[in-house]
Amino acid sequence: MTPTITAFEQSPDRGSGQARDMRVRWALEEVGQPYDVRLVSFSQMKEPAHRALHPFGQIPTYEEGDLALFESGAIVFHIAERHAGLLPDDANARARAITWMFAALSTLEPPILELQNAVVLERGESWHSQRLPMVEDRIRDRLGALSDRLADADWLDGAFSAGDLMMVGVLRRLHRSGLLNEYPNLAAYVARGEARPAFKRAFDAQLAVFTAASAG
Ligand code: GTB
Repeated sequence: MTPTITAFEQSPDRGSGQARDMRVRWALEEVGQPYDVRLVSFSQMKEPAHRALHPFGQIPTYEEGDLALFESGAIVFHIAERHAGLLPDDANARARAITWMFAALSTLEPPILELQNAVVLERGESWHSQRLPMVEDRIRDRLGALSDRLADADWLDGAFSAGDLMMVGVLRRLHRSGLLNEYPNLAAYVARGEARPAFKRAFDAQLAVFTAASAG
């Protein structure tokens, strides 16, 4: 059964692949699972029909027969469990890959979101210039530890996995900040993820939505 995901009708990221449907698209492309996309506007996201799928009125969602999921992490995990290619067969290696998924979402992403809130929402506040370096340093703390762990490996734990997909998906959010460039092995790690054919197909698909919306 072909799953359907939801994505922004007009993404505020202007097609740069920062919205979280990108991770889901990438996972589906990695495992070779075709999918449909239902585009939703900001107002549609807050309507009861969409909230039945996503209690917080957001994207992405994932529908497959009777199953409806929200949260990009849960969706990618579901895809990785149901298809070969994103989680190792060995039980311990699988558990470690899942651990990296959680690390991406619960240890790396929160300070990165804080930075985005600081830059986008708090720019006009009198305390913005004092707060920004503190937020950046909290990210550096995480990036430094991740950089040490990755060292000169290609991926976090052996072969590419859903853990890397999620970590690269989260780290990409730092592109505009320049912080990644302070850690050359992490910048190269993200570039390696973005060079994967499945990433490129997912990126092009979400960019096509933005291009069509801009032309229309
Ligand atoms: N924890 C959830 C998940 O991982 O799925 C978070 C989902 C989420 O934040 N969805 C956002 C959303 O629907 C889109 S991705 N927002 C609308 C709303 O809350 O009303 C976040 C996002 C938005 C915009 C950019 N950007 O412009 O660069 C990047 C990321």
